Amino acid sequence: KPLNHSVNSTNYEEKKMENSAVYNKDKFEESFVRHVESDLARNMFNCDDLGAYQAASNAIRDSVLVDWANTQQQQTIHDGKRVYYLSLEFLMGRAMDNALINLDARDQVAEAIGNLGFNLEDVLEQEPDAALGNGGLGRLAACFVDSMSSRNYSAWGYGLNYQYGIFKQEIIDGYQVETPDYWLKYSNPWEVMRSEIQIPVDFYGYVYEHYDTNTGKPKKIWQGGERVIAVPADFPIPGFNTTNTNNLRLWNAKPTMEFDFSKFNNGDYQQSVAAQQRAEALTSVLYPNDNFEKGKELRLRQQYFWVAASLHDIIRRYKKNHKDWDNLSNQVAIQLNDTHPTLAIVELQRILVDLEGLEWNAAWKIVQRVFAYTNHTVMTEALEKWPVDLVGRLIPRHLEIIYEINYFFLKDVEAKFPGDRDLLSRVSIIEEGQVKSVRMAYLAIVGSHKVNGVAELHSELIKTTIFKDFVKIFGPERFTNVTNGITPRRWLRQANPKLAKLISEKLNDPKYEYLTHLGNLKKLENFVNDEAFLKEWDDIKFDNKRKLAALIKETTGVEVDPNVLFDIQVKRIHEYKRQQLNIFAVIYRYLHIKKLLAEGLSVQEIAEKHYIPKASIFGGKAAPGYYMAKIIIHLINTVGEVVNNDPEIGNLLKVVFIPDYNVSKAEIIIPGSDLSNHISTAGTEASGTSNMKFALNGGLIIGTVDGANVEITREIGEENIFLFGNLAESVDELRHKHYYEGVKIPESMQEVFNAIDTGMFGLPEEFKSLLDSIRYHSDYYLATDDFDLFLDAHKKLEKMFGLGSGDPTHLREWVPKSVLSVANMGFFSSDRCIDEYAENIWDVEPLNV
Ligand code: B1H
Ligand code: IMP
Repeated sequence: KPLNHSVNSTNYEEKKMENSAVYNKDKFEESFVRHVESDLARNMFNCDDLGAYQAASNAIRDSVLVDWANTQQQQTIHDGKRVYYLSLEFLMGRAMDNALINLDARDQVAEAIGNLGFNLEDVLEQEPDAALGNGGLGRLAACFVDSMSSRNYSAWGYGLNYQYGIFKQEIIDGYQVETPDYWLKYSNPWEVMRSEIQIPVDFYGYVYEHYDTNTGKPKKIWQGGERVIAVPADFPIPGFNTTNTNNLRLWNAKPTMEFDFSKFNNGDYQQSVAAQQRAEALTSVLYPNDNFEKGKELRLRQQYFWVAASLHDIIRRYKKNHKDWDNLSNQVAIQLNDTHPTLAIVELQRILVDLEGLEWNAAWKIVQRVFAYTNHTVMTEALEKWPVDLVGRLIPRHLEIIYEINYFFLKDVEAKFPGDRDLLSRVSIIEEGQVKSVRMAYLAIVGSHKVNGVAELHSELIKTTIFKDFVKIFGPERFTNVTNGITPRRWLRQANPKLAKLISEKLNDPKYEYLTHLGNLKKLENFVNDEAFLKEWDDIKFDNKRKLAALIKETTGVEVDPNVLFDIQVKRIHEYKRQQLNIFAVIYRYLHIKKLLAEGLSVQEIAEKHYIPKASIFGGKAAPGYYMAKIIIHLINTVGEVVNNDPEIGNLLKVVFIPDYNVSKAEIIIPGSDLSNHISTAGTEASGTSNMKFALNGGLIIGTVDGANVEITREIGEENIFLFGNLAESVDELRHKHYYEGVKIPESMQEVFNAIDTGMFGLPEEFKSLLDSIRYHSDYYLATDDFDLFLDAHKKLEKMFGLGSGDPTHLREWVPKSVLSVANMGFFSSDRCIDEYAENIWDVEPLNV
């Protein structure tokens, strides 16, 4: 029987009172103690912060689960269209603080926990990050599930429940060392294991034809050779200012209970146990590559396992109330987060044709209406290709279906563009070559009704470069843009509570409604001339910088003065993101400061006339097999070693590398930035999302005309961002020139190279291949072309920064830019982004029961 329950915000207050455990201190304390004593089997006298985290999480989770169950029930009764977001990565970070904020229960719970003798901040620190992703792509999925709940959509996320998330990074002697992230060391209070749900997934085996006596037609049967069971772990996703609580379902692989008796009877007990363990290995580890595809069999096994289990679940849910397959796309929208879940297209076609008996064409129309595909990169090394041999061995029936999809697709192309054999071979889903392979992006385009890029420039680029032929074939309507966004709940309210509070006061918005109506930030413009306000704004930034300085001290041992310019670049280490450009500029600065010191200038004089004091702060992981990225990390650390131990230099320059950058550290680092770097070679960064996070926290950006920097500039105004560098349209020509005429190293960069080559930062051989990639191997990422432009941009912006907090120039020139950036960042809420997907791609509306 339906509960009389509402998920819209008008009845929210009422609902809150009903659901009182997190809103009533006494009840919360009671529940906390009960969880300590029953779940943890401990008592209050020996309960430490970890125990407190577990008990508190369980108490909060109890409330979330009530909303979760009601939401699921309401959605089931309403029986409207649901969205399924398939992502191999969900980089969630911590859940407890986020839940408290979204439930609007943080203050009450902080007090209750205080009464019990704990400090909320310390308790929150106990939670390990759920780091089931590499970087932007995985964090985007996490922001999306937050927005889908907060905007009242009926939406599920589907992914894998890796036992090991992205590795932990240590820096030892300046080198990156990877250690496993066993994040489930303690039981995870936020996951609800659903052991009763067991979905078999088959691999290998063979396909045979069978004459169906009912239809008189041949039928394909796939006889699998190895079976693994998919068991879901569910993570409730509470929305902000609503009780709508969606589900994130992450699969675990378990062995079948059918023991291999032939092996057992042959006395090979060990062998048969090993075969069972093989199943669990499937979901044990996240592949640690960002923007790079390595083509390992286990990865393909992960993809099919996840896709098969998810589709089985989706179809089961559909079949509970529906029989008519034509109606499937009115009930189900599936979004493919990059090509990683592309096999879902093939799997649905298989289900419809082989298992449900639909005609090929009828089935294929349904499939295309259900799926949509998001592309996140134009870089060829990141585009997935799977060897035909491997696909055929692992999932033989799927390979046949892929061939058939390709056959019908190419037939259509031939009919539309007769005689264009080049076109046929260019767009074929099967790439003929040394290793014959399946081009997953092409399969995703052909099987979807919409394909989107993640920022305007990127969406244009995919239409004119990698997917050009497909625009010709399917028309431009199949291609669209949805510029990425971020959730302001985590990336403003949670990460920067003081700024969020100041904004709520200024907007006269005590309930923080601007967090779901981020356009309201615009009203901050009214205060841009209010000196007292600017001062208050700047004080908060200073306070956040102090926190960041403490993190730096704790993790690197280096003391940085919070008065200096905090110049930050934190993201995955990648040549295209150009941390090398940044560290070269730091070296250049150091050499010139040293020259000035040698000429007899004092630190004070240099600070006032030449180089303002600054700290260059880096962080980010390199893929374990990415040699060049590891050299860049090493160079940053050796430069830091030299600069930070230089007794002459005072606070003019510090260089630090914060180890193990992750979501929780980002929540401290981002609010503490004055300036952040988004300096990819133009045309390479699809969007970037940390640029949005920094700007939303009042940091200014130095960046290239790339990814979402373009739209950020449009929104906040070009006077409030520092753009530099060659444009995407010049990149091909410059590369061509490097290749045929050689690379011209600017004098400034040559000085830097000389310093490295003469051993100023340790053994020159260690950095040789990095420098050689620029001077002898065509400088693919155009460091030489943009270096002087980068230095110039710095000169300009540093004048405006002045000498930091308290300096009149700073308050007059820098802080207003900071306010204006924040005021105009409303567009970049992931709520806006999800609304665009809902309207233009999924055709769903929020459910306000
Ligand atoms: C992005 C990836 C990615 N693009 C392959 N592509 C991966 C590709 O494990 N893999 O095989 C992992 C990740 N990640 C990023 O997506 C873009 O580089 C960013 O520019 C963008 O902001 C982000 C979200 O759209
Ligand atoms: P459903 O997922 O739409 O079927 O509805 C949600 C309810 O069904 C929840 O109570 C789930 O726990 C339960 N449920 C979800 N998946 C399965 C399943 O595979 N088999 C049986 N019940 C399920």
